[in-house]
Amino acid sequence: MKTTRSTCPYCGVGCGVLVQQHNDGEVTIKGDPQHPANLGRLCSKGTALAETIDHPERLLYPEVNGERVDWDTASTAVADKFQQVIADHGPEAVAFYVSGQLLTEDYYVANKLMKGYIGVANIDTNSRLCMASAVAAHKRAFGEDLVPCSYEDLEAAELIVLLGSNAAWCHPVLYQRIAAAKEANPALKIVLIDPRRTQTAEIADLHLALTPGSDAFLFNGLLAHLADHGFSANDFFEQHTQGAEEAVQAAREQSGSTAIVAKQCGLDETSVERFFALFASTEKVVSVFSQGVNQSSSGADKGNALINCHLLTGRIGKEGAGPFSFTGQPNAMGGREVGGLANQLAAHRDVENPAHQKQVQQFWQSPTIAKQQGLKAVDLFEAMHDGKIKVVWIMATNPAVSLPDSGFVREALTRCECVVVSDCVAKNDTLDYADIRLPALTWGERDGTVTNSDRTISRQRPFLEAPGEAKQDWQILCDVAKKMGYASAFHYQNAGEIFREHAALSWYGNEGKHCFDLGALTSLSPADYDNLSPIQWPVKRKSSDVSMGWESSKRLFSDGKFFTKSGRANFIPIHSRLPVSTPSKTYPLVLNTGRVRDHWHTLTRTGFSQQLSGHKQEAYAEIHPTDAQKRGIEEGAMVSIANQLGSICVRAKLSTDQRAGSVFVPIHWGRDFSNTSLVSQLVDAVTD
Ligand SMILES: Nc1nc2c(c(=O)[nH]1)N[C@H]1C(S)=C(S)[C@@H](COP(=O)(O)OP(=O)(O)OC[C@H]3O[C@@H](n4cnc5c(=O)[nH]c(N)nc54)[C@H](O)[C@@H]3O)O[C@H]1N2
Ligand SMILES: Nc1nc2c(c(=O)[nH]1)N[C@H]1C(S)=C(S)[C@@H](COP(=O)(O)OP(=O)(O)OC[C@H]3O[C@@H](n4cnc5c(=O)[nH]c(N)nc54)[C@H](O)[C@@H]3O)O[C@H]1N2
Ligand code: SF4
Ligand SMILES: [Mo]
Repeated sequence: MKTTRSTCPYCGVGCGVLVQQHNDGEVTIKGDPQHPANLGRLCSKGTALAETIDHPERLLYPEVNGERVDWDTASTAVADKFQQVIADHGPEAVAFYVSGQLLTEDYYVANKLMKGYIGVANIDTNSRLCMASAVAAHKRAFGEDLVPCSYEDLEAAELIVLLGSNAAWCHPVLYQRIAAAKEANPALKIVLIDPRRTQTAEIADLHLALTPGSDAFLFNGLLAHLADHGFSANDFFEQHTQGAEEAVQAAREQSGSTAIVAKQCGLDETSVERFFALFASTEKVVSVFSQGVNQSSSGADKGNALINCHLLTGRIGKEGAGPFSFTGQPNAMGGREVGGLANQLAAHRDVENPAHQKQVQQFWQSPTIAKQQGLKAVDLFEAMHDGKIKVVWIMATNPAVSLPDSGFVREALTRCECVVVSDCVAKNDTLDYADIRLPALTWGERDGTVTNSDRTISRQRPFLEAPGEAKQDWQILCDVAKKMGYASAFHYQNAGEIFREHAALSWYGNEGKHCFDLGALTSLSPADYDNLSPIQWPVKRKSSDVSMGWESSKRLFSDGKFFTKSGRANFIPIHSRLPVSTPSKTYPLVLNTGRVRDHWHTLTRTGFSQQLSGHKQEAYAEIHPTDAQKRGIEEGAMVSIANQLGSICVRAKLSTDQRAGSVFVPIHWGRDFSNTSLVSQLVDAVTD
């Protein structure tokens, strides 16, 4: 039997797995007891991994215009098209749309090619739909995109606030860790803030089913309450923060009493008082936030409204305390490290900062460097629809299902002169629009690293043969880069070499200015890289001599030092706003979308597992019985759900867990799996 240590390819918890290959070819997968994220645990999706490794519909060979070709022809076709468009229309007419499911090494290469060699920042990622507002909130408050907590803080906390998070289904191993901590310490209180009653509510002492979109009112109210009732940590915020007064003033003006807050949030006053009292009286508070606040036209403000409360009480940088953004995808965090968003450069440097541009260009020795923000996901597809983007290369994401207003997105893909898609599967909704299809390796075959929600870098290691002619994404990118004339900068032999370069860039000219620092990992030998144990960044060199060892940080800001110009954290005054679209006479219900326990995104992996598909077999709409009754809808009926953008038809599921006035539809079923259930057709492409 052969055992390989790797990391689960699904969510941002980043659980370690032990893959056992038995002599008869059978593969079993268990949780890695030594991995700090899961300590041996796995959820249903991780447990069923072995069932999904023999994918029946793999993309095995490159194809150009529907014809199988060899790699040389395919990469030449991509390079030629990019070069022709750049020559005819300038580099602004090309784009990459990438994914938090790429490994850090793949992501690094994609970003380097676009920003250093093509010379524009037209690379954005599906993490835009997911983490971008948390990134913005972190940068505004801390000066850098930094998640201060560790998973251990969940166990050390005395109060955990879960804001817009269905951790029971979406971060199940963290939910298990929280549930176990509560069992061991009944004093640990849990507050869930979500318009729906989800399975996560089962461990909650208090569930606030607030009006959708009203979270910033609640946290502004909390900030005012804390300030006005003597719960400010004066020493901390006087020494280590700035802007408290303006933020508290803004909060007081808008949400100055529990009665006002209760009204703004559609809650009863007693619940609001209970929440405020719990928060005020507990020192060790961790506030988890996820898509219920990130995916919003004021998502960054919601993040900052929550962070403000931690800054005022000094509950940050301490054991069991801090704001904690749970990342969605396995490598959402790694993508942010390499600068995979159109408004980042690389290694936490800023794209519009001339000193950072110079530094990164010098390090890369590249002919050019992006100097302005590129097109962000929604704008990118809009520009494509307008004919401004002529060629796009999509990697490891399925935007025809996952972007909002998918009808428009599909039109944009149809209009685009050339759509290149790298994917491991032969069929998904986006591949239907591809002119060039490039077969990628996937989990079990690819080699590299991912970073999870608490900044832990873990290895994904291959244990399977590459099927057909599939290659790893960085290799595909390097082949194209070489044909575009950049051979010397893209001649990597293996993933470890790319990782060392990524680490070296984070250290280059850093001098403590950026928290993101992998300086001690710049000299990993190939064997060290192969054997790398999970390690949390920053991983700083103890001295300029790397052989002197390293120090890693479990918790950030313990020294009260932030990464803003002044070294102080910023309070952000929040003027809370409700969502741009609110219920109307014609469209009286609020649509809420999210995930189910056993499926992953657009079903390209979990949809092939019989076991996982058993939990929820088809798309559905969860409707409150009162709303159903008004419309004569019975349990199990097929219902049409429509708005100005389109309509879908799914099965009705009546439940009092749903807030009256809201309808919940899962995101997983695209056209490839169900012709009438594509919910992102109905989602307005409103951005923050
Ligand atoms: N099983 C499974 N797990 C996954 C994934 C998957 O596809 N399947 N995907 C992963 C990814 S990429 C991500 S980003 C994460 C997402 O993890 P979560 O954010 O936990 O996932 P969602 O199901 O989108 O749940 C968001 C919750 O926010 C609530 N919500 C909606 N509107 C509001 C609001 O206005 N205020 C508040 N407070 N709450 C609101 C919704 O009712 C919902 O319960 O999950 C990751 N884990
Ligand atoms: N309405 C609504 N829409 C949403 C959301 C929501 O809550 N509501 N959530 C948003 C969020 S947070 C996210 S993260 C997105 C997710 O949405 P997507 O990223 O579009 O969904 P996936 O199904 O994960 O797509 C990943 C693709 O990568 C392929 N793949 C897997 N491994 C590899 C590999 O190694 N290399 C390559 N090249 N390809 C590979 C898979 O086969 C699959 O086709 O959806 C977003 N869309
Ligand atoms: S919690 Fe996330 S990373 Fe862990 S096994 Fe489940 S899906 Fe995989
Ligand atoms: Mo996500």
